[in-house]
Amino acid sequence: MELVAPEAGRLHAASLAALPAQVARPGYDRAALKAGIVHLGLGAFARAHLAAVNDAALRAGADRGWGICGVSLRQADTRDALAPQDGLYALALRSAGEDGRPRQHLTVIGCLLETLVAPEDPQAVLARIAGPDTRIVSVTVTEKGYCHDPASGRLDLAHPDIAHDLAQPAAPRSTIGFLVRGLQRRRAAGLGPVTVMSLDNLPANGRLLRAMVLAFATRVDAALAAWIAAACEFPCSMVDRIVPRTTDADRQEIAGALGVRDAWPVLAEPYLEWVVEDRFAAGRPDWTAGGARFVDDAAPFETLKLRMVNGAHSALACLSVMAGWTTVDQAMAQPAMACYLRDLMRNEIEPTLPALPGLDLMAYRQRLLRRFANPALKHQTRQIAMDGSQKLPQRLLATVRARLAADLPFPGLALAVAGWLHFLRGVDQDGRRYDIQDPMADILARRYASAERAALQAGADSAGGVWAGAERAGEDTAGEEPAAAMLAWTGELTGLEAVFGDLGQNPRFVRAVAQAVQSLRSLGVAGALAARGLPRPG
Ligand code: CS2
Repeated sequence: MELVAPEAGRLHAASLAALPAQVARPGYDRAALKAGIVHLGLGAFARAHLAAVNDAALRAGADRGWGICGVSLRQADTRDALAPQDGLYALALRSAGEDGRPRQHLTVIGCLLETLVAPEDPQAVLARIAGPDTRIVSVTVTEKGYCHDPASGRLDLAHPDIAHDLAQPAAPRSTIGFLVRGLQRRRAAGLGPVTVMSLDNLPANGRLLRAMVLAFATRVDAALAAWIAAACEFPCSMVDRIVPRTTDADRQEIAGALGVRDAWPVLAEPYLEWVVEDRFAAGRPDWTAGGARFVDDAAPFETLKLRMVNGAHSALACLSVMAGWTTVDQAMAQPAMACYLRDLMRNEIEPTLPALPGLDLMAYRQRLLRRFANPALKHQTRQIAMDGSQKLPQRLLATVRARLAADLPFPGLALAVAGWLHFLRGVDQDGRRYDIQDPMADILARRYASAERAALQAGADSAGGVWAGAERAGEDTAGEEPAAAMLAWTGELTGLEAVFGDLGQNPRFVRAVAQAVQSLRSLGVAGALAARGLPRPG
């Protein structure tokens, strides 16, 4: 980090010694660190997960070559907040004590040495990836950052950033462009290979990243692609920690506890899991000191986490936004929601999971429900509901496919999928509008409009009257056959292949989702949750 004169009252290397005794701080010599890790996507998640684990490894005596150079791919705000702080920031782990009162443990993280802002200086990012100290390039860019088609998993060559990066070698914009051009420079400079490590919530994240990098590299230079394929490693990993967005109220509260201002602290739950495949091209720190686990195959851990944690999270989030429940703990305080999630996991998700020797699934589920109920996190349901087009395939639809293949029912999953479709309306049950933040937002809006038209048409054609009549407010239609309008509406939306693949052609799937949509539209979220499992009328 470029040396900046300490600002009075601001977190900085010079203010570390005066922090209250209960605040943990880097006990190692920061000046001796070198950035062996270049991290792309320096959001709150990376700062509360990878950096926290890496910091713990450094405290435990890891080699001084394992500092981090962080890269923000879009905005300058993280750099602007952290550069005047010498790269230091606080991590606040929040939970509720036995008495239900919020508790917080603060650690100042010291391993972030430099923050680059890619659009300001793409050359600096490429130079870092191609730097002699760099041994790992890690990535947290969220699902949409892979520029792939979520249903097929193929690189989207029509993506504007990918098209740009193929045409403009010197100044990439996308993660994939930076990786390939950076690796190209490394190879040209005669430097050794690195590990490229995905830490995003995607199945086989390392394999997916490798496939995207190779698909791009093949278009640049076949020999480069062959070198990457043979020499670089792309381990898969499962990452788990709930990291809500930092608010101004959090900043104020944390400043009070630190005694100095931190422009961008991060918050998280105390729980952390990181299971990573032990395949590294140029060494790695011993992250076990910070709670990581090294394995041969991360796949069963990923499936467990994506289906249970993220599947349940997305189910809760979309339904809650519609119901006006703004935070996850508020939603969990609704008994019908807590029961729904428990049943969803126990009855529908858990039977699809691969065996994991030694895992107590019941304990995992119960702990997860407690994690969601953590009242100290205030995790916004809208934050989780965003980017549904990128999240649904691995979080919910893979589980639906497993249920369909085993000829098993999936009413809870159907309600979760219906929840997302219902959420795409952009207006909650009380008439509050919200934006649909999603890379496919335009396509989704068009589909939504045509689904409404299809429903009106089908409603008018059938004996049941018009579409509006199919939404019989307050009437329990949950157990009934879905009306023609509901089927038409659901069929139009689930016909979106980039998200649903061939599921939209499966009548069992469309019917189950249409039935859940019917329940949501007629009873509202709370009513639909409460009506679950009631004996079918008649
Ligand atoms: C969440 C995840 O925002 C979301 O979509 O489901 O970020 C979730 O909090 C983490 O994956 C938990 O490990």
